[in-house]
Amino acid sequence: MRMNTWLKRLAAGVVLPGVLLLGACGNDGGGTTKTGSASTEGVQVRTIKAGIGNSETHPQGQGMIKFKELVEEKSGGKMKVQNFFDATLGDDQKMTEALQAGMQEVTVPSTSPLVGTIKEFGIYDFPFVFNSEEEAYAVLDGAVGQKLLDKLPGHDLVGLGYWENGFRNLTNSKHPVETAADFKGLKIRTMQNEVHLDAFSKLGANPSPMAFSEVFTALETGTVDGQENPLATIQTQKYFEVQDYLSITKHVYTPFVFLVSKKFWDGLSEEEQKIMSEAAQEAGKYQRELNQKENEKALKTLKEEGMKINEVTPEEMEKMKEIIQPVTDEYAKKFGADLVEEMMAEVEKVRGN
Ligand code: TK8
Repeated sequence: MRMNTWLKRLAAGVVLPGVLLLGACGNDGGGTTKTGSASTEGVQVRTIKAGIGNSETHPQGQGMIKFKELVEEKSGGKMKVQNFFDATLGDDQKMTEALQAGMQEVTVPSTSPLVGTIKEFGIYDFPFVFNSEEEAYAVLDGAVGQKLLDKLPGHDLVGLGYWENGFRNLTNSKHPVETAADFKGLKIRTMQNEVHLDAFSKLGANPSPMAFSEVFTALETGTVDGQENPLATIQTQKYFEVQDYLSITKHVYTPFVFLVSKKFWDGLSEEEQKIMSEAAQEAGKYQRELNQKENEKALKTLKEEGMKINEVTPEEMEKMKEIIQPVTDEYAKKFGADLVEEMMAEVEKVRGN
């Protein structure tokens, strides 16, 4: 299937101009790279199909465009990235399965729906663990983050690092959520993740797990009253059109994880793997910075769009955290107390304790 499309594109001359194609096949020993500074001798002509759930205008979409530019530049135009946005290739779980089957090369899902495959990723879903992006980066880019990435190859996936979805905030169509009691009875869409599900239940809400691309319609038709996502997503998905209230709950930080199909990865040369890995990391750095900026801007835009926005006091956040604590404790045991301790120690280090 993939090969077919690839051949068709090649025949149509879409993938590469003839000159480069000859360069890739020929072995005249000189001038194999037309563009890019490094030699690309160990690089073949390849098409990388990459899909994400968010739109092209979302910082994640912009990160994918950066990834595409970098791969094409570093490979002298031999490796092409085809980006698919807005879950056109499927939602996070479906795309991850397509990678495992070798039908798609790249996806960058939230870590949360991955818990069905590797339960330990659930440690990132504990509410109110991180107070800032920097605390999250210390964990993700450190030993704990690497330990989780190391589990991926056992599931036909390769992880090239973490990008940023970010701190999640609650929107709903009923009322402002200022206190823990305000969650009572709210029907809230959550990601497909048991920690999120149990945490919202504990707060008295009525959560239902749902894939990302179904959320807008569910909000519009009133199947659910609310949802929670970072501000850039609330803006780019236009949830403000169907939600009146935005409460800055910052209840949990969600990472994106950059995934490659292991079947595809194992067929790459060392040089090609290096290109992919460097591009994913450089684009990730760009994506995180952009994400922080865009989240700030989104708050202003959402206000202009007429959303009624409220802050939540640190005291109320603390109360919410206390209510949820039994859920966190229960799952910490399931995911591994040592791992959770290591994560918390890393956070404390950033806090200077
Ligand atoms: C996009 C999702 C999204 C996530 C969600 O594929 O499902 O609410 O926050 O960003 O990963």
